[in-house]
Order: sequence, then structure tokens, then C-alpha cells
Amino acid sequence: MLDKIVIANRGEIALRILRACRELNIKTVAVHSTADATQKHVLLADESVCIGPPQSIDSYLNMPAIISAAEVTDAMAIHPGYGFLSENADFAERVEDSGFVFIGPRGETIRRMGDKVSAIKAMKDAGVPCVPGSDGPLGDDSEENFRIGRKVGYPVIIKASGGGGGRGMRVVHTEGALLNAIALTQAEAKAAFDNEVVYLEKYLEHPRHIEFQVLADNHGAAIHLGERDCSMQRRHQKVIEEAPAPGISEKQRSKMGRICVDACKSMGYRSAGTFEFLYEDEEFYFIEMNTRIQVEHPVTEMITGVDIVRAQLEIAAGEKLKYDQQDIRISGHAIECRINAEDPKSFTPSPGPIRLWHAPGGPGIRVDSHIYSGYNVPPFYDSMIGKIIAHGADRNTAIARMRNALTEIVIEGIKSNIALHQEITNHGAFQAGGTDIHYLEKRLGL
Ligand code: MV4
Repeated sequence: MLDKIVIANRGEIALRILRACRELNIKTVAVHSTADATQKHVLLADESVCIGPPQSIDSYLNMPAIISAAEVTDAMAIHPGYGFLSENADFAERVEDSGFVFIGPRGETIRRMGDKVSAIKAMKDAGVPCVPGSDGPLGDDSEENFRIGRKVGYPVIIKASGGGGGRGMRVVHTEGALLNAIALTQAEAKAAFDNEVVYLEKYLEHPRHIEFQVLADNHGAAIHLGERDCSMQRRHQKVIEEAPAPGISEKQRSKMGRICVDACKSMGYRSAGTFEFLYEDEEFYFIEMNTRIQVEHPVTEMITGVDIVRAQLEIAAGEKLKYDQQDIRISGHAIECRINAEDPKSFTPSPGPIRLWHAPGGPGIRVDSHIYSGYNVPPFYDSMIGKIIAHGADRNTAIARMRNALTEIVIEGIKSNIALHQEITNHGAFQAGGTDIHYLEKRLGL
């Protein structure tokens, strides 16, 4: 096993990684900014190293500072969590070139999946269903681009290959708007990602966002842990996730899961990963792959009993997967509400001191949060301060437990989105299940 690792993140995921390490008797090094010295995981870690001032660019994104912290503490590996450097291929390579294990896929895999054109090509070659489209970069031949647009059929969407997660995309409704949209998206992509490559897809108007969780070891084994529905979102920020996805049959799950597992094997994938799909009219269309642990991993843990962070650590230590696909059984239903320190009306961040915090509890309730009474939410980072996860034998039980949990929470000193979660979970459309990616923004009147 790994003897000591650096946790190169903050907040609830840093605490989640620390807890997995303690279970496995792995020593922990917390690296933190000057604003984060009193974070719960910093206080609990075996060692801590301050890596810089509050701004992420100077601390959590500072590669030499993080690698130096691993060197001075004699750690063996670095866990990047999510966000920050987690999907930075150069960082993964620099970590491994410095003699440490990067707890995630190989740098080369991160790079291939980070470039959306090459990710889609790899998936198509591996037999994963993709959105009909240009099957590669758009060139500067207008007639050829018109031909692609006509073949795919309007509306279409132009996406930057260097984008992802909702950045660098433009919907085109008519042929007359195509060339201008391509030129604009190329210019924005060049400025934002220093990569002007764009591609075209059929624009799906009312899809759901359903993603499959996979685990792959360094010995050629791979399994899937079923899917999550992440359609409840606002401005590309997920608000509620759940597993399994309402209305997906065991037959569809095992078919899509097998396709993802085969794709992992064909590209030599390693560690935890997620295949993101749009789901419309009973069909799945691959859009992106995430090569990191995700915020919403707990809903999958609750319905499978698999500790995904522990599995990442075991895989990084060179161990074989502890489960075959036949060992994975989906049990019940889990829902996660992301708790943000934000204004309930304007959604602007609401940092500041948490005067009082009472966590919810009871059967099937899990709280992944680093906050405590007296903790100060710094203004420099993401406003998510924790996640409530409710598990139950069926979806209605999970919803009932979540609604109870939301009424139990006491949080004073900062504003939060608890009331929004109550509104959503009390509403018939959510209770029926299967709302699309536009549902929440429409309800909020955006
Ligand atoms: C799409 C799409 C419709 N059709 N692609 C946005 C984030 C990025 N991961 C991909 N996105 C989309 N790609 C085609 N061909 C609609 C979206 C989209 C979306 C996807 C998932 C979750 C929320 C979303 C919100 C708006 C648009």
C-alpha cells in the first residue's frame, strides 16, 4: 500500500480523501493556502504544508509548490481531488516524472480526454455511441461545412475541442447562421483555450445528463458502477444528482456499462472515471469523459457499497480491482443535494463565518462536509460547502429522507441554497423523476 500521500485539494473532497487514507493506514499531508489553515482536513492530517497565498493560482494550482511539499514530507503519491489540477495532463506527468504516483489516469489519457475531438474519436473507435456530427475538426471550407450541417440537420451545436463542461459552445438554428457561429466559436476558443479547433454536433433539445462511473486497474481489469442522473443543474453547475437514473432499465444499464468498460480496456484506462452522455428518446450519446473523482461520487457509493476513493488509492498502489462486474449489485436509490454558501435569490457567493451548524442525521443520511460551527467560508474558492446524501430502499424513501434532512439542517451566519433544495424536492416534477437539463433554469425563470 501507499505509505503517505499528499492531498492536493481543499474542502469536503480533501476531507473525504483523508478519511479513506485513515481507513487504509496511509499517512496524510494536507497542502493548503494561507486562507485554509483551519480547514478540518488540515487539522486532522498527519502533516500540513502551507503552499501559498489564498488565490488558487498561487496555491492549489501551484505545481512546483505541491510537488515540493511531496518531496519535503517524503510522500509517495499525490491525490488531486476534483477541480484545480485534477485534469491537468502536464501536472500528472510532472508528478510522475518527479518520482511520485499521480492518483488518477496516466497523463497521456488525461490529455486525450481533455481534447474533446480526440476523446470522441477514441470513443467512436471503441464502439461508444456518440452524437451525430462532424466526426472531427471543422475546416475552413465553407461548402464542406454547409454539407456537414445539412447532413446532420439543424439545430446543430458548435463546440470548442479545448472546452468542455459547458465552456465554448454555440447553438446554430439555421444554415444562414452557421459560418458566423463557427468563426465566433473559433475566435473565442483561441482566446480561452489557445486552441481554435471546433467541431459540430446535432443539437439535442431536451436531453437528460446521465453519466456512467467506471473503475479500472493497472492490470487490464475494468468494471462499471452504474449511472447517475445529473440533469438538475443551473449554468452548468449541478445542483442535485441521483443514482440510479430514473427510468433506466437493467438491460440498458448493463449494455451501456459494458460499452464503457470495453472502452476503458481499449484505451488502457486507469483509476476512476466517468463517461458523460446525453440521453434523449431512450438513446445515449457520449459527449465527454471526466478523468477525476467527481463531486457526485457518493450517490454511486451508496447504491453499490463500493468506496470509490479507496479504490483509487488501491489502484494507485498497483493493486488489482477487488470486484468483478458480477460482484456489483445496485441496492436502492441515492440522492445528493449540493449545499452552497450563496444568496438564494441572486446565487452570488455568501462567504463568511458559520456561527452555528447542525448536521442532519438519521437512517440513510450521509453528510460530506468540512464545515463546523466557527468555520469561516473564505471568499476565494467555489461556494460549495458540503453535500447531503440520502439513501433508501427506493427513490421515494430516498426523497422522504432527503426532505427530512433538509428540515433538520441549521446553518447560521451565511446564506445557503437549502431553501432551493426544499423547493425542488417538494415539487411534483422532481418527485416524478426524469426531468431534463433545462428543467431547473426554466423553473427559476431564466
Ligand atoms: C450538448 C447539448 C445538446 N446537444 N451537445 C453542456 C456541457 C457540456 N458537457 C456539453 N453540454 C451540452 N452539450 C449536444 N450535441 C446540451 C448541452 C448542455 C448541457 C449538457 C449537460 C448538462 C447541462 C447542460 C446544460 C446546457 C447545455
